[in-house]
Amino acid sequence: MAFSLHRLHLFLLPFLALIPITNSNLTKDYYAKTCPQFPTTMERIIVDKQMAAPTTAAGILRLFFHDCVVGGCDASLLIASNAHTTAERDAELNRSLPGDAFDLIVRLKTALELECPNTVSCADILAVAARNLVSMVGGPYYEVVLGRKDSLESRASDVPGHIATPYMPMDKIIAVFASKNLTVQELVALSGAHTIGFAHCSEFSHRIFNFSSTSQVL
Ligand code: HEM
Ligand SMILES: *[C@@H]1O[C@H](CO)[C@@H](O)[C@H](O)[C@H]1NC(C)=O
Ligand SMILES: *[C@@H]1O[C@H](CO)[C@@H](O)[C@H](O)[C@H]1NC(C)=O
Ligand SMILES: *[C@@H]1O[C@H](CO)[C@@H](O)[C@H](O)[C@H]1NC(C)=O
Ligand SMILES: CC(=O)N[C@H]1CO[C@H](CO)[C@@H](O)[C@@H]1O
Repeated sequence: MAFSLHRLHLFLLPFLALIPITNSNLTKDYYAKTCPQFPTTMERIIVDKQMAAPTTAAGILRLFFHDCVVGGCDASLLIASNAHTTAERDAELNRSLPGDAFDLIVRLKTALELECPNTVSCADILAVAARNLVSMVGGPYYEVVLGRKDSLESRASDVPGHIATPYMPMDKIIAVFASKNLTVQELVALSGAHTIGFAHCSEFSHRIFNFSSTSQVL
């Protein structure tokens, strides 16, 4: 795992295109009056978590991406499944989404509910956490406008088709990104996110030359 992120600015710019700033009511100072401690509470808990679990940054970045490409950056990925509905986070595709990232969001939401009940959305928490962590591990710092609303629903069946898999041919991956109005250049830039983080052996071991099924995997 490499934490050198000097190319990160290449992929964050297209990523912001997923947020239609011009047509929305998002603002820089959305919580200035209702929750002035929002930035400091975020920073304190994020620093603690990243120090204790250094894989958190990559986990949050991936979580943010997977949330945004399925119905927008609305925290629908954080909703748990219930007896009636299997939620996005339990889609087969998403099984390997990192536990430390979910844990950080729970910690942030819990702290902010105590300080400013019913005020800060999970969608904003995820957007700001991704920005703070990217910056913390050596990437750029960029402005995040606020005021996202959380989704009230989340369905595993909404996930397929929105997220590229390692098994997809290139033209299919390009088509998935094109459906989000992201160009090939933006797809390449966004893939730079893999500068940090882990992949499980099961995702790629079968493609290693002369791979033997009796080798140790997982
Ligand atoms: C282009 C299509 C993409 C494919 C096929 C893809 C696929 C994958 C796969 C298979 C993993 C390993 C998951 C695991 O084994 O746990 C992974 C990890 C990751 N992906 Fe992607 N990804 C894509 C695009 C993106 C984008 C656009 C971002 C963010 C901007 C992103 C961020 C990450 C991060 C940060 C990790 C590491 C997560 C961790 O360490 O916990 N990926 N990706
Ligand atoms: C912005 O806020 C106004 C007033 O609350 C509302 O009518 C409008 O639909 C909002 N626009 C968007 C894009 O959410
Ligand atoms: C992509 O762009 C087209 C044309 O501007 C627009 O109608 C469509 O809603 C956009 N799709 C997404 C996912 O933003
Ligand atoms: C492939 O693996 C087999 C068994 O592990 C080994 O005997 C063989 O030499 C390998 N071939 C190459 C080209 O590495
Ligand atoms: C680790 C894991 O669960 N991978 C699965 C991700 O989704 C694809 C497509 O549904 C499966 O083929 C993988 O086995």
